[in-house]
Amino acid sequence: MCKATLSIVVLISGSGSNLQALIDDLSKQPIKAEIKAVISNKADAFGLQRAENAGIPGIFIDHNEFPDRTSFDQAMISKIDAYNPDLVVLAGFMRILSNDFVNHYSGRLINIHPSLLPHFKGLNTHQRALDAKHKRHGASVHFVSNELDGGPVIAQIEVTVKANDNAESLRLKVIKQEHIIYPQVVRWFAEHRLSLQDQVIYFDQQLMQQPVVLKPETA
Ligand code: NHR
Ligand code: GAR
Repeated sequence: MCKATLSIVVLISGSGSNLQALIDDLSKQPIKAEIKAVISNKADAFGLQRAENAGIPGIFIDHNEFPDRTSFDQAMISKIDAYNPDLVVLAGFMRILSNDFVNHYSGRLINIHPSLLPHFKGLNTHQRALDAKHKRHGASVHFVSNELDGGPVIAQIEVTVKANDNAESLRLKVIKQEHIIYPQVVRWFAEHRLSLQDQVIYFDQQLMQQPVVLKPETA
């Protein structure tokens, strides 16, 4: 059976290097997925430029123009749903989303988080990993649930923390791996290998007992 192309909307707030990794991956791999739009809550997000360069519509929605999170989220839902996405990808999107938003996209909303979840949910993950003297750190891709950074984890990738690492050196090491892991997970989605049912992940029709651990690219 020939399945339709997977429609993707990507949400960003900043540089969009993960967005770029997805754009690059989709352009070189013969996979049936297309980024239909990129939405940013920051006007100056470089990711909007990346979208334009790739010929993808870039949309800015200013959260400051809305009285509360709920109305901002509703405006986002209207914009996103105009593209009928099969998958909504958070790529460095920095606004916490309301339960209504999360429930609306249940099973088709994923995030990349710069830590080995369940460690270091929330912000400032690299400094916190250093402060906690962790020897291993990394990134996780998860389905978004109503618990912040607490949804089921699909895949993780690890880096080793060295004695001379600081938050910036760790960030650079981790983000390099993010650019490998996130396109891989999106590919699985496009190949219909991943699904979420009752907050449990199925991978190739099998219940996923633990996240897939991908090997870091050494350089
Ligand atoms: N929303 C829900 N409901 N669940 C998640 O798991 C989410 C989410 C929205 C974003 C990304 C997340 C991360 O990977 C993400 C996951 C922003 C904050 C935050 O505190 C926390 C986690 C994440 C993203 N944001 C502040 C806020 O008040 C604003 C910070 C800023 O603008 O710099 O929204 O880490
Ligand atoms: C990435 O490291 C991503 O994991 C992180 O922000 C960076 C975005 O980089 N996400 C969060 O911290 C979410 N709170 P990018 O804009 O270059 O893709």
